[in-house]
Amino acid sequence: MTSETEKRNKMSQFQKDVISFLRLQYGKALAEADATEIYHSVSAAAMCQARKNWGRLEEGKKVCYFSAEFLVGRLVSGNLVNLGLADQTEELLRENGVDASVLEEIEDDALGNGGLGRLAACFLDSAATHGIAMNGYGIRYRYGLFRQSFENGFQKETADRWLRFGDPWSVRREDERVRVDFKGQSVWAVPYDYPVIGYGGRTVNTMRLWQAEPMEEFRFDLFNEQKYDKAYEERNRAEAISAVLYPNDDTDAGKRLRLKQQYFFSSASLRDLVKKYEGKYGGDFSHFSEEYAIQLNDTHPVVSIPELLRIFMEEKGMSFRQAFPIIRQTFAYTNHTVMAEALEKWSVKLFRSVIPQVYRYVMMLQRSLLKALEQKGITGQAQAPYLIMDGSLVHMARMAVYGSHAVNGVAQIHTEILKKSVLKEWYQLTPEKFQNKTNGITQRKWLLQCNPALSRFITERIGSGWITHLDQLKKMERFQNDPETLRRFGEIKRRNKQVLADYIEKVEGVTVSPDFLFDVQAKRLHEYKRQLLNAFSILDIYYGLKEGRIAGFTPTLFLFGAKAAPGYFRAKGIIKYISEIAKLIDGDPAVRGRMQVLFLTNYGVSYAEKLMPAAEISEQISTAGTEASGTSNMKFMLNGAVTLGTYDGANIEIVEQAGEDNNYIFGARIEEIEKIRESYDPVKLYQSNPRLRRAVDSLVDGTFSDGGTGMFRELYDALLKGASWHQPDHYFLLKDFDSYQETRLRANREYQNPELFYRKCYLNMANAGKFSSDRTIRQYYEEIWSNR
Ligand code: 26Q
Repeated sequence: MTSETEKRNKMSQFQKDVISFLRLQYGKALAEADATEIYHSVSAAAMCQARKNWGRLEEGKKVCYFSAEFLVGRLVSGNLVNLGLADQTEELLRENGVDASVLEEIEDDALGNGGLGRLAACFLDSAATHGIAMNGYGIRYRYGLFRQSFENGFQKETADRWLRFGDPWSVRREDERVRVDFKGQSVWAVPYDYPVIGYGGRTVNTMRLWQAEPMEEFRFDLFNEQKYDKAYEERNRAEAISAVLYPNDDTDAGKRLRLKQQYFFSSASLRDLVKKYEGKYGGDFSHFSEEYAIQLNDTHPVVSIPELLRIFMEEKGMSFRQAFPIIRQTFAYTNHTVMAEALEKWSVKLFRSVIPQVYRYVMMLQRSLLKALEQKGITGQAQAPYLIMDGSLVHMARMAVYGSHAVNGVAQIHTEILKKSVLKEWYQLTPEKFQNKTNGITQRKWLLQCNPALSRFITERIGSGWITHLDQLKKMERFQNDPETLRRFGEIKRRNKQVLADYIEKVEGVTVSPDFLFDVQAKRLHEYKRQLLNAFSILDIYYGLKEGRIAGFTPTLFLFGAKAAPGYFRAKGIIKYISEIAKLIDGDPAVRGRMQVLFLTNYGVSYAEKLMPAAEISEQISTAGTEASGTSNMKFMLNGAVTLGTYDGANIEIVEQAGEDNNYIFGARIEEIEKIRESYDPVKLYQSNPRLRRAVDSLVDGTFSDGGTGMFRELYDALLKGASWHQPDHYFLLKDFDSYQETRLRANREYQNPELFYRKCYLNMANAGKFSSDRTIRQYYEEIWSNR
């Protein structure tokens, strides 16, 4: 036998497939192939493996996760790990002189804004891993969230062309396309199916993303009449529906295209389910809710409720009394926000002009609601907070609660806020619907994949059970006093910092030192998340170091990662402001070697995978009562960072698990915020606190320049005079400034005792078990979807 044949005989089927695909498709051997070719071959060969178990779970109840966003990140790395092919791939590439990291150069993150989209992706992973039949339904946007760059410290947006290298992980199912009708327009919804591969590859579920296409490919009649533009028009109008993900992570009130997107994927997905159901049961829909559970990821797919009612009544001949109980038993609604402006409302006029056929059923729901209210003795003005339609607006959250059998918040405090304020009246009406499901993250992506060194370290000590049962991390507590364990743990963190530093050098062209303390705030840019408070604090530290007021300061690298919605002027101002602070500090030899500030470019899932393993302080500093849950807080914790945070969202539960002593909690709690809200006077605080005043004044006193945009003045006014729609310092930055600063400096001091500090980091990791999305999914399954 020649050595070539010998080599081939030793290869796995997967490895052989990679080689064959390369030869067939590109006529190349591995060593000659470029990154794109390797990426396609590896993906295609892995798809062959995934197919074996794809869609196996056809019996029993199917959960349908309806979501406008699935922020899956790069598919290739996760899929290879879950199929157990990561090592084989690396081996194959290595033997042919190729670095396995070439695979990472190809894909982009798809398709979501932030937490809500990423949560959907974590849920898909957890369900598939634990053999739960859950499929995702959403939109195959041609462009995902914009790509961010900076020009002179200002954010610039360009299109995210995530499909430019092709899409080897999807299968187009032309045969399963369905028609979606709008007033004056009908389009095809064509499904693209992506395998969702559970860890171990035994269960492979589906993420089905719909793409909008014209009913008629091309109008030759118009073309022949030389109406060239018209010939393309229908196509453009259809494709516009799935063209781009809206870059706002709150609302975009009144945008016709957004409503079209919502109806497009809701209607297509329901058609799909109804068709499959009929194939199995025929025209008797009484078992529908035994066959399907539909989870509504926020209000974005809530138009599904009247749409299913319409299908049942208009097309399947059911009465309201037959249809509605089935619908209610099918749907459940998750709320992700307490911000009033983020509770979706559509103007009746817009709604009727886009989907008049559905509007009739909204009215029917409203009539049914009114009857129910009356029966409970709720009449007249008392009905106001319940109205699905109040004159000119359709309230999607109200329709969601009315049409669902379960409603949940995403962390304990958040669910309490829903019950006590946002949906208070609904809670009084139907308390039995309300539940909490504290968010989680998948440890397969957020530890196993992104932090191989720490994963090995854990597995060496407690075995690999944690990969599917994260509670087992608790066993790591046993070693908390073992100096060797802590030393190794610290070493791993240190090495991960070096890896991040190298990456930053490569992509940002900036040198950072792994000797610094790594302090990270990474999340969407929002006033309530208070990146501006972080910035004020950094500036105050800078002055403190210069004046000698702060002694014994641990050199710190302050990292920010955040995208601002393109139309969110103040958020963009905060980005510019932080980059001005970074410039000031960079240019000042007096503080060089003691602090550095860097705004990372184009933060997203892939960047997060590099950031989490290296972070030591996790900034979770939202105003108490504003962050529904947060999930980056969990990712940092799992990778061994301490939380510097407020009593908000899931921070509260993090501290409950890991101990307050092992984290740094500061600031006003929700009770206090509520108490002082009416009488809050930020101007007084500003006037009586010279350090705070100096930081705030830097917005307008010439310390920095906003390039004549007026951005900094607007930020200043929002703090001291109030903005168009809210009172001054709506998010209590000034209130929490002192307490933040004090706590932050304490953390910084304690870092000088590495045994003490790393022990805290270690204990956070060991107590992160609760925050696995495996636990979350199990709770959804048992308490919402199984309908007991
Ligand atoms: C709505 C209408 C029109 C256009 C856009 C939107 C829109 C898009 C995205 C509204 C909201 C979002 C995303 C919200 C989000 O990510 N919320 C976060 O959800 C996480 C998962 O539950 C929580 O952890 C975070 O606290 C919450 O902010």
